[in-house]
Amino acid sequence: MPLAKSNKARKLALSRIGYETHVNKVPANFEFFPEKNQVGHNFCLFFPCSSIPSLLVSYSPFRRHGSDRLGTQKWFQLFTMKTENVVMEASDRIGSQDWKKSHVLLINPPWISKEDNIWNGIKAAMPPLSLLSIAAYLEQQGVTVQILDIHVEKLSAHQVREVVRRVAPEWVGMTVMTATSVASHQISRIVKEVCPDAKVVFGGVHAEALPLETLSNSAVDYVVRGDGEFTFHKMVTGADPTALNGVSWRNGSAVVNNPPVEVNMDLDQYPRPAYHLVPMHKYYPTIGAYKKLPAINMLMTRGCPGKCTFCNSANTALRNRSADRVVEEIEHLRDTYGIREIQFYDDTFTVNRQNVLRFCELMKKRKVGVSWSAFIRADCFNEELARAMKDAGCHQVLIGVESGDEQILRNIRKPIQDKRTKQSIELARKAGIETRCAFIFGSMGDTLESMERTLDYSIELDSELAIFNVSTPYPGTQLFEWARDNGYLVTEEWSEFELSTFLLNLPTVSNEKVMEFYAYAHKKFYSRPITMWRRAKKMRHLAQIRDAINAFFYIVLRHKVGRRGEVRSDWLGYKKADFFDLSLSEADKIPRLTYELRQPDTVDVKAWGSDAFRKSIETTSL
Ligand code: B12
Ligand code: SF4
Repeated sequence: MPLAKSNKARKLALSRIGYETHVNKVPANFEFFPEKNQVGHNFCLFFPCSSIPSLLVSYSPFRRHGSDRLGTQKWFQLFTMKTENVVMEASDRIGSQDWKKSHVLLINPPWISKEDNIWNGIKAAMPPLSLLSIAAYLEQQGVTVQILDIHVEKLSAHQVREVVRRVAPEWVGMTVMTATSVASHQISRIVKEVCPDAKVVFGGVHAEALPLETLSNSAVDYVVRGDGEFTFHKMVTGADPTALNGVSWRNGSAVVNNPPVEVNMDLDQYPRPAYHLVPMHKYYPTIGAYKKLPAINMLMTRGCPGKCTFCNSANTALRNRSADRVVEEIEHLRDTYGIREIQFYDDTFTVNRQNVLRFCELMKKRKVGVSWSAFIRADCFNEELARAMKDAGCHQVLIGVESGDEQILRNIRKPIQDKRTKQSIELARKAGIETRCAFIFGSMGDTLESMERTLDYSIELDSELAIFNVSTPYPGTQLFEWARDNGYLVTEEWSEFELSTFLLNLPTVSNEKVMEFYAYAHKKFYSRPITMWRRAKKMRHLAQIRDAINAFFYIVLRHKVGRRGEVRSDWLGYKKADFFDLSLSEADKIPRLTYELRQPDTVDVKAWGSDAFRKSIETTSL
């Protein structure tokens, strides 16, 4: 790395390649190396001369998360380490990895929230499990693959260009959600600029709901619909993509949607997600959701038999991984990366009661000693589960309550009775599990009065934490279709779809009122002394105190402290029109809803899940 003249310039040079410096002075003759230890810490040492490994250690206990704290043994190792073994040129690294040539590059695009997004500035990033699962399968089959997580590495467009140049992939795969779709299109252009022969493939909920639009960007070659493991593997190992099920592609000016791929009901066929391909030390869980650090996300199921109109997972094929495999994976994460907490991101973790009970039994029997949290449905929970989950280390459940108004709950097709919700919260509390409840403002039919009822209900339920969202019509959901068909959709500019902007013009309540109420609800719920007291009691780490202070400023006072990294601005300001350069038509139309896309004909929906849940589906009026 060429030496910069001033101290400020040297610090800036380091920050550009992704390193924070926590020393006032970076010596002019420094040598630099990033060191990854077994638990995945990443910190820098600056040596004033090459032979004495001492003096300046760039390390701050406040820096990233609890895992940054080092044990005595590690400090000892650091001070006795021989520099020549570890010193390397800083410029060889972009983000946390050494990039080398490989056949496939999988990219997680950045999710850049806008300045006025209530969550802007509050850190949270978890590994992209979709890409990790695809990468693991590719590696198992002998394909070389690397993962570039632009979001967590906070990379600039320039750095992404450099990574793509070094990796020189033949295939690039990107996972696309609505909130990241514009950035994904920008990245596809970068890929084609650097490696014109590389094939670019998009997958994920957004791309599969809109293959025609996605392929209107000439830099995207294929869209994979449904699970990507098998389809993408066949693609990158020489099969003709135009002959594969689940693929959408361009044939002249027409988009051809091949028939859907068969849904793989046996998730155990997929290997353990390739956590080793991402910078594990950089991930950080959502505020309020963790008890211990480091924490990481996992899945035990895919799909959900619920029918909620706002949700892409509604009525998608429910599939399970075996409890044994999941527990083994947790032990692996604990032993390899020092993981102390798991956040299950399953749509409805408790939907298969037997598997959850088996999982809890194993966690207890094998004394895994890792805490965890999960999303549940209130009508999918009982005393037996609550007790077993607590005994197995569960400390929090997130319940999607959505509204305090019965009619609204019917409108959004989640008609869970008030007494059932209260009962589940009570059961969790009795067992010693914290509850976090989620609510939506601006749902179909919402009025100011019904939103007030929802806010009052959130307080009445007395859960420890509440999450308030504005109803967002994501493509592939019934809500999107309803809003578009009725002219309620404010925009189809996807960069606006970041959850804290209300994008509907409802006849029942104005857009501005919903936004005002959204901010007011956070203030009202979180400035109550009881909520503050409960949070304060749970504080165990400096990281939690820092998060709470940030949240208070950002969410309650809506005051911005700190600043966003400058490099992030590279990804802002683009619109769909900047990338969609082709005018196409659809040769074969596919269904518009995610559940129609991901629903195998052969599976009997009523045979899924626990008795309680089955009952609730049967009584749900669609
Ligand atoms: C985990 C999760 C998160 C995590 C993301 C962490 C992470 N990096 O994974 C967090 C909490 C940060 C998050 C945030 C948000 N999320 Co989210 N999230 C999920 C959740 C629950 C699971 C995703 C997952 O891991 N699935 C498991 C994998 C294995 O399945 P998969 O993603 O479908 O991937 C398979 C296929 O789609 C395909 N595939 C996917 N990508 C690719 C790429 C290629 C190249 C190929 C070939 C195939 C392929 O193959 C994969 C493997 O089989 C989903 C719901 C769901 N069930 O999917 C919502 C979901 C994806 N999230 C959603 C939303 C709305 C959000 C937020 C906007 C909400 C918010 N809080 O602001 C943000 C946006 C974040 C962003 N980056 O855009 C919506 C997306 C709607 C949409 N149209 O975009 C979903 C679908 C929830 C829902 N049910 O409606 N989310
Ligand atoms: S229960 Fe949850 S995951 Fe399932 S459809 Fe409803 S909101 Fe989506």
